[in-house]
Amino acid sequence: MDTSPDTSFVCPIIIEDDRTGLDTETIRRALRDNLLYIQGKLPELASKNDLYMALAYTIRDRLLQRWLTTQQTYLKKDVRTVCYLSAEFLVGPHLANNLINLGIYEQVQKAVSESGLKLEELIAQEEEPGLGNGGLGRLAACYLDSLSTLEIPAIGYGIRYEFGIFDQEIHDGWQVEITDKWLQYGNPWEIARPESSVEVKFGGYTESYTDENGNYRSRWIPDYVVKGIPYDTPILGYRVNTANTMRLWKSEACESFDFGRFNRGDYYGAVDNKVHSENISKVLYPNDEPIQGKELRLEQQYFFVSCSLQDLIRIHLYENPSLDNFHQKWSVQLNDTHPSVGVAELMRLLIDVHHFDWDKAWFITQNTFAYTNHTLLPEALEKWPLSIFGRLFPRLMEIIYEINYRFLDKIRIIYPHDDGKMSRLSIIDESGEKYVRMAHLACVGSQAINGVAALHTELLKKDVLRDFYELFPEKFSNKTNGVTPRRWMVSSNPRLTFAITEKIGENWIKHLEDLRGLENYVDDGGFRDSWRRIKYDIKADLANYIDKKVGIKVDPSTLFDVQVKRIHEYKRQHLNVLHIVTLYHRLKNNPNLDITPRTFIFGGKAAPGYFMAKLIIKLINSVAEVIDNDPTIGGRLKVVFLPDYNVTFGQRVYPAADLSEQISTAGKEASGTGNMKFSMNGSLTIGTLDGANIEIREEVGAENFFLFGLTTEEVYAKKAAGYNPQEYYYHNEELRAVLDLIGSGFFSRGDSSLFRPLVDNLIYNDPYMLLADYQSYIDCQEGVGWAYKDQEHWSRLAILNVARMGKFSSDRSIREYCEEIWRIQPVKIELPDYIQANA
Ligand code: H53
Repeated sequence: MDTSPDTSFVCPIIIEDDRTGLDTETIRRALRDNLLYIQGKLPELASKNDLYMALAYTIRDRLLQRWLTTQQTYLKKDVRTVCYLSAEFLVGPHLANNLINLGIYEQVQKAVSESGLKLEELIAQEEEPGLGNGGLGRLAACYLDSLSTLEIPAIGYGIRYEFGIFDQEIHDGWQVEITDKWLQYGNPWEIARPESSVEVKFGGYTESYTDENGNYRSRWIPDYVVKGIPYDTPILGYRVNTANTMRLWKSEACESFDFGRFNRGDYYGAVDNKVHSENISKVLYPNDEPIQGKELRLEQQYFFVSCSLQDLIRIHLYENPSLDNFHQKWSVQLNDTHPSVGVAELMRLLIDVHHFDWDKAWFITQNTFAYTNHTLLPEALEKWPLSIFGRLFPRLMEIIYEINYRFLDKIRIIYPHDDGKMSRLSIIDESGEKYVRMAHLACVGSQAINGVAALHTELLKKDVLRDFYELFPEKFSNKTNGVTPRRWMVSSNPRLTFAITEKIGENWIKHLEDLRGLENYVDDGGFRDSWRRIKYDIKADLANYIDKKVGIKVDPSTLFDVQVKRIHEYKRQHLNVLHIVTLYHRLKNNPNLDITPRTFIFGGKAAPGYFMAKLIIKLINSVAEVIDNDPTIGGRLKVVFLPDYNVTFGQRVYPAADLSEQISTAGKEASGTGNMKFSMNGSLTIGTLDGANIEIREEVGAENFFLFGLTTEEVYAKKAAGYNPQEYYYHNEELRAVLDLIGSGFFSRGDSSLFRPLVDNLIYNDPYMLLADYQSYIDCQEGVGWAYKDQEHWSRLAILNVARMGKFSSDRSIREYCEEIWRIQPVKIELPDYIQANA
């Protein structure tokens, strides 16, 4: 079958208005049409999901012209493009965002009301693509939004996992994982492009040969070959015509049935290859950091990276006579080390397939890639046993050895006789079992290396990547993370958006620094009043949702104290629990104690194999149950664990929070991005000097931020001096009482063994120094309680927090990447005359 473009059919396409029109009447007609002709349903038999699908197709139609025009413009103008390689894209539901970005929310609301439904109900139908674990995947999604909004030519490449991050249920207080079948009713936002499939090799061996020109070459004879099929999703920018592509790869067998084996009587073996090939994109590994060193995970990484680089080369050669200028046309960003095998793969493609010599190939490769590091946790630095790596990718192994050999040759000249330096810098870890160090491969093969918050970058330079920093300081820079205000304010918090826009206009949505204008209204009592009313209404909505979801009644006038993020010991959800138990213990001793009534809200998933994280979830639920059933508390404390924290739920919870818990051990959280989302929505932060908290505090002002805990230097110093948590346990009576209460079985129906591992770990080990930070946290929380009692004062602080969050728009981050790393300019997309411009 010929699937290449056939130019004999070039003719003006007459576009039906129903596919492009943005007015209410046209949308109404289009909706009916799609319901009938795509869903195959009469309106009287249509389910909510049918209507959602019909609406989604109606909106997708409106994206397509923008998307195709964007691609055509990029081709014509021969632009430089950024390609964001990421094993995760946690994009969240598309519908509402596309409506906002197109500027047709109201029109669609009216059009939908004809069906007797509310638009919000249809929006709620969308199954969110959970193609990521947490911060890293969500950051990639925010960056796609900003890239399109800033009109930057970009492609996001990743994996189309059939099963995304598991759905979380809570049974008897424990996390239970349920398969995420996000594709079961179809995905209206994507378009499969089987004609652009590519093949990826695995296993086998290499051999050398001499080509027809007498050149000595290597070739890779694989064991098996897997097909990658691209699925494209348009990502529209806010009120611009740019719609970039997110291209996700699905794995399939090249031949789904092995007739040879079948004929030999091996009936099951005949489909082995199909099963193995399809497994590659089957499921997202549900570990945030550290990732698990599973072979299939490495296959996933290579699979999507090879597909993506082959795709780029194909697009490049469509436009250019050769790959000589590849690095001038593409900047490829490695989102953490997960895609860093790309360094070796691009070398392979250039040398083996396109017959470049080593030096030229290396020059192109090094000038193509840039690497973002997202973690300081030593256990999260990815490395793969040489045995697995070499078996799966024998040719890449040879190339990595050669890269390393040449690299170490240079190092030897710079640092003669320094064997320690050589072995620390080497891409191959030879200290015991041999490993490929992926961060080293990324550092050596990239023109730029960045951390994701100022402190994080400094710690990378001083510690984790210190030898590389000494070697090439010019490659290092900081790019503090950001989040998109389109999703995290406009879409998720329409009430606040309206209140802000009424005062300062709507420019802030694209220029978040403009929020500063709100400072003029801090002294306006009327504004503060309406600010509080809005917050109360949003909290009341969340209270209803909590009641529906978990059957717990919470009072919206209490302080909503929220910690939502992955469950991890370094994020210290259990420190939060120690505070709750402290308050509970105080109230038990003194029932008339005057405390600020609080609702503690938790959400987050634990990696299925992470015992301690799962035990923390159980602890939260157990404490919640006991407190809820204790009549002496009288509703002054409530604890809620909301299951299945995801993007959709995040959009509900950030706007409703009063207090944002950002309490990781200093030096452990690379940046955090939830911290930004809370603050933008008018919640105050209680936090340590960690990650982007430091910069948030700098921006909003120290007086508007609740700071506690050790600094990174203090953490290091204490560790170096031999940190002994028992000292805190024995010297702090209240802390001891709290830990003893948890350890006694009080929260576990008398079972004193249940939380023992957790309590003992704190008393005897405490790697994340909860006990050292306990008192400072408790004191700081007391300050929060008092501050909340003065609602006028609290509102001022909240307004100032929002007003000063301009820096944390992902637009700012992307501008910095564009200017300092990618060197890419915006490209305006002009729609043909017959397309109605965005409203
Ligand atoms: O990346 C976020 C940071 C956050 C960091 C997170 C992250 C992952 O989600 C997964 C792996 C990894 O190495 C790091 O923990 O601090 O905000 C985006 O940069």
